[in-house]
Amino acid sequence: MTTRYTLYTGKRSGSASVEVLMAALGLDFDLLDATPWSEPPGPHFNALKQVNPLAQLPTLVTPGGEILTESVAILWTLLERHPSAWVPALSTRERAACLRWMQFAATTIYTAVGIADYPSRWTTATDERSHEAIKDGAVARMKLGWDIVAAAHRGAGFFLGEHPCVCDVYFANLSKWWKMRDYLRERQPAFCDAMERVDALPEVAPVWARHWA
Ligand SMILES: N[C@@H](CCC(=O)N[C@@H](CS)C(=O)NCC(=O)O)C(=O)O
Repeated sequence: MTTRYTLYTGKRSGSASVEVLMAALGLDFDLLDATPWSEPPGPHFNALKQVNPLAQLPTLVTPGGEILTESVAILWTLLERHPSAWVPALSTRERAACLRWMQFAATTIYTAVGIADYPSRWTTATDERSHEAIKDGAVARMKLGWDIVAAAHRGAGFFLGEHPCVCDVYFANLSKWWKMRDYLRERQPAFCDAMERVDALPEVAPVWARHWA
């Protein structure tokens, strides 16, 4: 049995935060480019389709051969299996807040990103105007989502206090899309400052450079 994780990834995707965490936890892993949206798709896209019915990133294969999908479930499972200070201690209010807001970001914001990226999936209308209207609605929903997350932040150095944890990395990854950093800079400057602190962390900066340089 291999001791390595295998992550299906693609530049500028939600796999970036998984890469950060796996490296920060000192795990051995291989990265397979399975970018769904490039033309042609990444070389491992067909393999991704075999293991994830939606063929989405991130998708992780554990050393034991389990397939993990859903960004929050992947990050949380890694943290359970490899204890670290990247998640607050068991049974604390901070841990509950960490999971609550990551889950909120996944369902409200990440979902809206998927709708804005692929509006034709969410309607039977085929005209451009209908698709644009869906995209605009999804972007508005993203903004609402970020306003709600930022309101829960309370202005500390990082989301839950002065120590960065997994939710910071997750939010920093998701807020890169759809120009949400510009929105946050204007509307939620303290939260945006926290995101920039995350970008600059030694565990994060090299991964972001690979994805967004
Ligand atoms: N619910 C999933 C959403 C994953 C997702 O939408 N991933 C994007 C990349 S960031 C993707 O693979 N998009 C391609 C597609 O949906 O076809 C999660 O939280 O991991």
